[in-house]
Amino acid sequence: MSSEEQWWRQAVVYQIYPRSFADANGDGVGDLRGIIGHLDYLEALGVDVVWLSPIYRSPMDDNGYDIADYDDVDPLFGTLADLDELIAGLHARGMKLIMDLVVNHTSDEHPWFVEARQLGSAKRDWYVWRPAREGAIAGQPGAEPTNWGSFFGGPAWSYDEASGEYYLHLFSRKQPDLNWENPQVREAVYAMMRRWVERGVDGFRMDVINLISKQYPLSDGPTGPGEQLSWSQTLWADGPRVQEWLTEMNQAVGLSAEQLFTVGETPGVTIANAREYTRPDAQRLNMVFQFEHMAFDQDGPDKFHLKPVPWPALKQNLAQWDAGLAGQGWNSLYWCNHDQPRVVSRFGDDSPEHRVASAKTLATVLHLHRGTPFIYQGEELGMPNATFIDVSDFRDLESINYFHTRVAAGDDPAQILVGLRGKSRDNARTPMPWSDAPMAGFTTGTPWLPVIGEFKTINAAAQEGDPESVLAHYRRLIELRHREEIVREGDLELLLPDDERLWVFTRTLGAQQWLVLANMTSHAVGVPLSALPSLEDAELVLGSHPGPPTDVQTLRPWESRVYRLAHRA
Ligand code: TEU
Repeated sequence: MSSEEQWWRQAVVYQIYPRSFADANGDGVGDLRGIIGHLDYLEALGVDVVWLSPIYRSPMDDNGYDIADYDDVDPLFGTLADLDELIAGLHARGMKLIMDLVVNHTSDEHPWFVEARQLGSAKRDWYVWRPAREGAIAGQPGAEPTNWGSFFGGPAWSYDEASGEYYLHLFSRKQPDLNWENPQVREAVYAMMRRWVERGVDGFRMDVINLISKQYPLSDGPTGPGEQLSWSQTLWADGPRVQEWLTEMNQAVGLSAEQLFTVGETPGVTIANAREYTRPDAQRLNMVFQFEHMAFDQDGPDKFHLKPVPWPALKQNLAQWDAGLAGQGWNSLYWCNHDQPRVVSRFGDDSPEHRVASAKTLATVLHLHRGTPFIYQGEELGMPNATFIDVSDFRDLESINYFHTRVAAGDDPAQILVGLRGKSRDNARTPMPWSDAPMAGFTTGTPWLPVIGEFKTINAAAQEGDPESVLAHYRRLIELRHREEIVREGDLELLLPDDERLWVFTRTLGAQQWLVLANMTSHAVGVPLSALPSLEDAELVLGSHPGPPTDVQTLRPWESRVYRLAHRA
């Protein structure tokens, strides 16, 4: 395929969580007109694509990832006319828009499910229904058809009194799974996608798309009743027909034919499966989101049990993904999204002394990898996690359910809150801080989730015009990717793989070679230059700290440097 056909290999994507980006009508919730009011900001950042988290009609049980009408904008966010204006505004500035495609499940308030609840209805088989487990009493605990647990706590099955059967929901009970085995479901999804493409949308981020194919017959998993299956054992990810259906979707919607942007969110995906999803000749997806690098700071199977991130394991994982997809597929690159805590708090050091440097260095090591980088709103400002005191401070159903489930299991509430403060998805959902005005310039009303306490100093206006800001650094990284083919396509080699403080790698393209040096700690670290390619006559292309290095052999806390080498190793 030509480079024009694979334009997404040169792109940088910016994710907008509309509820928290900018509020134009003062109701405390972000909206489409708020985004339209900030198009110049996005253009100045230099991003090529905007990924818009769901704006469809929804009961908002999961903040829009529970869709009740795929073809309309929820009034909370505005109107279809607003969306048309946003699409036109992005296109006029040379940017593209991809929508969030959430089709593993719908809302239980979607007309399809309302109809499907009727036994014998034409849409009954659009969802996954099963009778109570053999020998059990329907509606009683333990009568669920399989022992699967929901991501949001409790069983993955809910009993529907009216029809006397259970329906499957891998997420909340208000998010019933669609039955993709039914060709009518697939055709309805593809037709809906076509309508968005004809409206000017340039592609899709596909929510948990590797969950649409389950292993049939549905059976108990290897863990106890109600427990969350680990991905490696799951019976509902990367199932037998997922590749077939993605090929069918691509052809039916014209995804490759029209060079649309597609990224699959594929929890638990392996490198081997990612190759199947993204190899160009397969014409399925351009890339996927992998999750392995998001689990190294997890202490055991519970995502809210934390431990310090082991840099050797994490940097080796990114190098393995690069090698595993090189020449066979393509990767996304991300630290942050609306489900993950803020990377500067999670993997960096968000203290006043080190926040800026660690945010810039985390960005540098990620953006100097091969793949399509995704920037989540606020990440480019070095936004830290929020401050949550009590469970009442949270809004995310996953966090709230987790707290009450663990308290009921006898855990110490104070300890549960420690994990939630570190990993709750609400950390990513605090409003964008635009200025030091009241409510950070996000709204003239009361924000649905409080703005971060540091907004007076951490906000976009404060960083505009500051060449040493995190914002300026992200702009330089994006510009570097656009300008330098070695950043986009160069081969990667990880050096000092077992070093627990330094992240060092080269990028090589023909006779060119770049060296990335990064200190991933809050202390100065010596660099074993003798073990690295020569820096003689090397050019410092990008540094995290002002001015030339004071001591080439030492990296200051959270200091990173990108060199263009004069002599290839
Ligand atoms: O997330 C699916 C997923 O990967 C889950 O593991 C998710 O990370 C969640 O936090 C459980 O820990 C997608 C969306 O990104 C998420 O916002 C939705 O809640 C979910 O699917 C259901 O649509």
